Amino acid sequence: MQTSIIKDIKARYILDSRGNPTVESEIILNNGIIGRASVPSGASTGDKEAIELRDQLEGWHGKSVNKAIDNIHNIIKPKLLKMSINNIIEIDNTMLSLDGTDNKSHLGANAILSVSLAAVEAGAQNNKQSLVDYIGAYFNNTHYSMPVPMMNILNGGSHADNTVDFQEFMIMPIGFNNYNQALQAGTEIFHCLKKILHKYKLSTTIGDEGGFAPNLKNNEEAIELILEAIEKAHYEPGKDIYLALDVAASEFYIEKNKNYFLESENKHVTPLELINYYKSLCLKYPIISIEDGLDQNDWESWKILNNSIGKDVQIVGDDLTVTNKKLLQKAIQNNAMNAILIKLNQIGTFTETLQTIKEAQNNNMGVIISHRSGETENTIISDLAVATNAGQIKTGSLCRTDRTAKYNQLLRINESLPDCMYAQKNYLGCEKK
Ligand code: 2PG
Ligand code: MG
Repeated sequence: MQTSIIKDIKARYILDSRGNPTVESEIILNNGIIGRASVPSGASTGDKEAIELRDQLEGWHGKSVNKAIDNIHNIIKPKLLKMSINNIIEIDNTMLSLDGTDNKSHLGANAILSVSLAAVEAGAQNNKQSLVDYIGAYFNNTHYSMPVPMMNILNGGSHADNTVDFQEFMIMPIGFNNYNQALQAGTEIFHCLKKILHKYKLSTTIGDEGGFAPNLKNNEEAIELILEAIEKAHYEPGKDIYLALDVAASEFYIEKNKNYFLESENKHVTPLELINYYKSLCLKYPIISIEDGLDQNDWESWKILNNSIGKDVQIVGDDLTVTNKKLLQKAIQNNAMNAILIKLNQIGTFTETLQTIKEAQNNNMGVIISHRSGETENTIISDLAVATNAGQIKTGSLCRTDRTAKYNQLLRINESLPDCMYAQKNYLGCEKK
């Protein structure tokens, strides 16, 4: 068989779900196959994430990505032309050496990742494989599972214009036998939550990830409303459905005072007080997962949190570890968390993302494949979650096409893999499941 080689690369801007430009790339092979991929963008970004190149000019409110696109056409493309599509690792390594920085600030993680993922798409088509099988082969894995979704049905923090401090209040439909039932339950609860918000004359406008964003008295009120919605939909909290929080605490950490400001409660709290607050919430409510409960540089407090409730609750690093294998290793050495959030654009290549997932799994960590708050119609995270047997996926609420596209792709995957088990509790990072 003739080797398929890269004949052309095209990049352009498209709009993301927040209406900002982002990069889309196409890799065209000599046999006519086209692999296309676009990249997402975060709002509450970790300070050690790979750099997303934005032009910072007057147009597009500084957010245009022309430099990243030029880098693809003028720097990346000439080096990748004529390369075989059969080795994504080599393609990624070539871009890494062209970039030459630790944080991809030269070419831009948005430029590099869009080409990396377009190569994955082209490679799968070229091999006549599904994306799941193609990624699974790179990951050396044939044991797939359907991931439990973390469904973000109530938004706060920097994803919404409301008074709620915590960024994401999520439901996890764990107690079901298959993905389709879990998706149905989550969606029914989402619709019930809307009715309940109406009943209390609270706003049903939505935040960046499609969850409702009402003004509330405090964070606990958000949890109470969600519990009411679960019951209204005839599901049982703590059996069928668990709760997960993404606090995104770096967003309200006051560095000079070494404390946290809970605006909705007009209260400054020390790290220990915040940890005790989480403990009391976990005692009172069926919370199974807390992401970024503390600031991304507050390592000492992370250790305390993980030591105190990590047996029962998944303690998830997002801004803390930014999908970076070295930071993950630091977290493992420090016993600072028991699960990692994985976002492709935090690290910027497909290959490095797989390496971080592998490292986490080798160390018995929970793995959650995640979207960004600014998304596109690209659905590769769904394939990635199944192919790597991650067991968990975080992809927003149950409305808006940028979010539902990922759930819908999982429906298709589930249909094509009828024997694929639903992950349930088996892949959580906490010990006591
Ligand atoms: C997060 C993400 C996704 P953002 O904090 O986990 O929900 O938000 O993409 O804004 O960083
Ligand atoms: Mg997060």
